[in-house]
Amino acid sequence: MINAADVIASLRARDIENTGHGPLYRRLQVALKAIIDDGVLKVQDALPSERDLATELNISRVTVRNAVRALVEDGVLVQRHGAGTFVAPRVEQALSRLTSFTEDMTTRGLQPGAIWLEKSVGHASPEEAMALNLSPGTEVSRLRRLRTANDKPMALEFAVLPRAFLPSPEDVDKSLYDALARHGKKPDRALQRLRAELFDAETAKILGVPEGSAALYIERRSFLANGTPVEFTRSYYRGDSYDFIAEMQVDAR
Ligand code: 16G
Repeated sequence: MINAADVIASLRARDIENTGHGPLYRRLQVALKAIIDDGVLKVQDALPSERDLATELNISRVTVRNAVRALVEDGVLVQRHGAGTFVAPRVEQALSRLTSFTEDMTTRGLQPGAIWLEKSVGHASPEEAMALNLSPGTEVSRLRRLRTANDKPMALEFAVLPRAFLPSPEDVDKSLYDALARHGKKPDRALQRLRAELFDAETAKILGVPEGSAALYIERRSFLANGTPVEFTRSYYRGDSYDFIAEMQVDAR
């Protein structure tokens, strides 16, 4: 259980009135985000009330409200009617199960969504041909989507598939894996490579996060049961929203 006094003390220590630039509510927003990143406020912790924050920090309630609203819009905080404001839960994804974004969000009670940024067909680039084990120039379908959960941006995904398995990006409505299943081409196995990156200006803008914030870059190559590559997807996930969980066992020997 978080002690409201610790939160107030951490915010006071950041001296938002004399530190940083821009409107005061923005500086409070940055300070609140920082104390969440530092672990003073953890997932599911409640924020002190708007009135307490305003009184203790000697700022107006409007300033507090605007900062909180901006963090709710960023998906950092959630407001529960009648209960208060809390640090938003992170999405946990097991690295051992092959699931789609739609399945991941639905099982967590979140509404999956996608904003289309590109639907096209073309010829495989050398990198795509290599990843999908195609001859250079083979026709591919390309889908670039901003993935959302309850309208909050979560990840930017760029999927490339042989046209032999996905003849047209128009075949995909909400879920790529559902479309592949309809063609009898649902992936059976996947290899995933993850690395830490920082968001560049353009990707940060699309995901609604500050430039230079933490990103998880993920490449997934998925395969049919017979081993044929079916998908090559490059994604940027918000580092502030995702935990990837891997279960490990000691060698049985
Ligand atoms: C996940 C996969 C992505 C796949 C998508 C299909 C990761 C890192 N990536 O986001 O490779 O294309 O699911 O989701 O997990 P959909 O069926 O909802 O379109």
